[in-house]
Amino acid sequence: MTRSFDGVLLDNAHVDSALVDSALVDSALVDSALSDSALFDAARPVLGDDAVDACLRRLHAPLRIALAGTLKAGKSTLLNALIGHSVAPTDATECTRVVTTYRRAPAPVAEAVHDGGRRTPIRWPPDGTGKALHSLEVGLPAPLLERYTLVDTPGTSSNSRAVSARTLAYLDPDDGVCEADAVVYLLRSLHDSDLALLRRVQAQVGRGGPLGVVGVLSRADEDGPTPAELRDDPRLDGLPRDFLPVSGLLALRGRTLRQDEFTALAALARRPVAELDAALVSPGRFLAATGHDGLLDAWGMHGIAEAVALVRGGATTAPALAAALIRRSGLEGLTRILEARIGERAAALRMRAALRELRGRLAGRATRLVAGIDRALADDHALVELRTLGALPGLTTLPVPTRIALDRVLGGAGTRPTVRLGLPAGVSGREMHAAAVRAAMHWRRRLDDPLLDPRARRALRAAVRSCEGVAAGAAVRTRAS
Ligand SMILES: Nc1nc2c(ncn2[C@@H]2O[C@H](COP(=O)(O)OP(=O)(O)O)[C@@H](O)[C@H]2O)c(=O)[nH]1
Ligand SMILES: [Mg+2]
Repeated sequence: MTRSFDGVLLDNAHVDSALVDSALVDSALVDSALSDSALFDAARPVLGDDAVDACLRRLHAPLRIALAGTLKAGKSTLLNALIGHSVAPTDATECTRVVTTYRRAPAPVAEAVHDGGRRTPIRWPPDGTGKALHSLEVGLPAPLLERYTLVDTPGTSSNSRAVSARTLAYLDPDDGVCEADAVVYLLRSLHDSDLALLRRVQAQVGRGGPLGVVGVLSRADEDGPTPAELRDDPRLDGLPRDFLPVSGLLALRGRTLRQDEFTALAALARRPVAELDAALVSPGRFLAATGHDGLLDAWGMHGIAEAVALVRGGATTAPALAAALIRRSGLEGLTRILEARIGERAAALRMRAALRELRGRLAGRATRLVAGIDRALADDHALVELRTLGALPGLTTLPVPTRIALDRVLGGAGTRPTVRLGLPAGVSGREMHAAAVRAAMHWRRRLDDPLLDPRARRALRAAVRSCEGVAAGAAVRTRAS
């Protein structure tokens, strides 16, 4: 089917979009599922090689994860913890008030992007940002940035309309969809401002923007709601309700722990328990009793108390304390979820990003080709799974246990067949096949319910297809062995 593209279109460098359109009117062409590479090839005569090659570069670019939440939710601290350096300014300085993108670079660089797109190199962190600043871009040689580009949003704030507007312009733009592949939403406690922002982010997921929201119950070392309370909170109906407790502060302190900090904390841990408890009642008392103002600034009262408890509990060397802090922080759970949701589907997500960019460039010029792109995006089962996972919170007509089971089988906890089917590692191909066939039958039977609403039906169909995929893979392996 792609023959016509090759023969008719690709040889003609000056073909205009009308010709591309008319060639694609051939319904057989449009109806056939074009391979992804054929779509890019077909766009070359319309857009030119440079534009198409720019889209194809997306296939090698890291995926984009945006951090969202209200001001002071702990986004920049968590970003620093993920990167392993204190690079993003925390607290309300001017530069936490614009969207900042952190991407990989061989050496540290920083640029200001001005309204209108002009870029100027800047010192990092900048002391002032100027009025017409659109965003900031930072390049760093951090390993995590090889896999993910991180976007720090300032958050919404009742105190600053401009800050909220810049955040929303990125997360929920008026004139399009958010470019992030996934959003990590940080929540300290459930306020109306969180509900409003979460609704807008979740609406973006439904509109073909980010493929899902990963919930984080942030600053988890402080007092706040528990994950179970959030899961049962009726205000979160239709919104993501799984929030993983993470203390970005403990994670960051663990990842950047210095020997002198450890020495100071270990000395505190040797003090009598009652004496230190009395000092940790307030910052003033702590300073009066210890004089450790640097420690207090970086760690906060909670952080110091946690670290001292870990030293007393046996973390008696700097590496042991660093590891214990990271374990306690919940950071590893978050990176596992990101890996399961995004990392394991990186190829499909990159293809989506490339096709979406191609689609954007073609908009209004080659409608048939755009239709082909839409079809390719709609048909890729890895993307169907991610879209369905992202939409699960909104499928309130399905009972919660069904949604939990769907999450698993669609690969929400990881794409390995054993994880999807809840089987022990190392089962035989034959057992795997039998379990997958049973699971496919289970979900197909659920489709018999005549009262299912269309979105729930689509989710169940996706589950059937996922199980069939596992069964087919297991059959191939069984035959091969
Ligand atoms: N106790 C505690 N404080 C935190 C944590 N994360 C951030 N903070 C503090 O909360 C304040 C706001 O953090 P920041 O990361 O700038 O929030 P952002 O506005 O969402 O980027 C800062 O004073 C941080 O030190 C955490 O996990 N635990
Ligand atoms: Mg911030």
